[in-house]
Amino acid sequence: MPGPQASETTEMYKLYSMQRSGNSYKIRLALAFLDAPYRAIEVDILRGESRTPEFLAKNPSGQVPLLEVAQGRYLAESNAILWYLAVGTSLAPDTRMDRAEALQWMFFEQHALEPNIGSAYFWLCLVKGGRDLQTHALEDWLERGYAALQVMENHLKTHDYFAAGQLTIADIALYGYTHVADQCDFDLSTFPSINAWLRRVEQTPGFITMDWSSDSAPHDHVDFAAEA
Ligand SMILES: N[C@@H](CCC(=O)N[C@@H](CS)C(=O)NCC(=O)O)C(=O)O
Repeated sequence: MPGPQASETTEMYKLYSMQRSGNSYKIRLALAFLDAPYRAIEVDILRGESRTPEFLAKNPSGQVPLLEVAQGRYLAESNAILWYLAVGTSLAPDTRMDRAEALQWMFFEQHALEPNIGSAYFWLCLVKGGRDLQTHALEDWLERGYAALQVMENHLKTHDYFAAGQLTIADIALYGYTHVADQCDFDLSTFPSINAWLRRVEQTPGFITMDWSSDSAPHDHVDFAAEA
């Protein structure tokens, strides 16, 4: 049974995203695991395409990802989108405590990981000359990013996944920027449990890389749909 389709209508989801945005990738990865069809619209934030009046009318924050879940109904914030997509599938835990623990890690991702590794990735990997512009900020991002990675490493020493003992949207949220950390000055070699978890996520049927686009070959997928 396939994952969720765009609700309320028979239309496909429309996803406004940027290929090299980790926050956007989280959504593409969840959609791939769920084998949910969607139409991707590339928004180049470096050219200000998320700050045009047309885009701001859809998302006043001027950011991707943005999911049009039904005609004229837009949802922003990657982790809110992940919840929307995952409800009713095994990517969203179904017990009260497991759900809360998934949320705990998704909040952690947004306040401890993404602002540091995400910023380092943006300025070092996407913006030409970004390293020179952000020399001082980079020190802070590295310090705080390493602290976040250590928290993750400690958890993963005794757990295969972040919540519910299985792959959930908490893992997808955290994978988004952790997997590019080594591209922006973070040395992941001293985090063996994180490395093992990264490989575990990558070996999950349906996994796609950040570079994957719908032009690529179709992929196998695991059935994450809700059990009846
Ligand atoms: N908290 C937001 C952050 C989204 C975000 O920072 N998006 C970046 C790309 S990764 C963006 O669109 N930046 C363009 C801008 O702020 O102008 C989320 O998780 O979706």
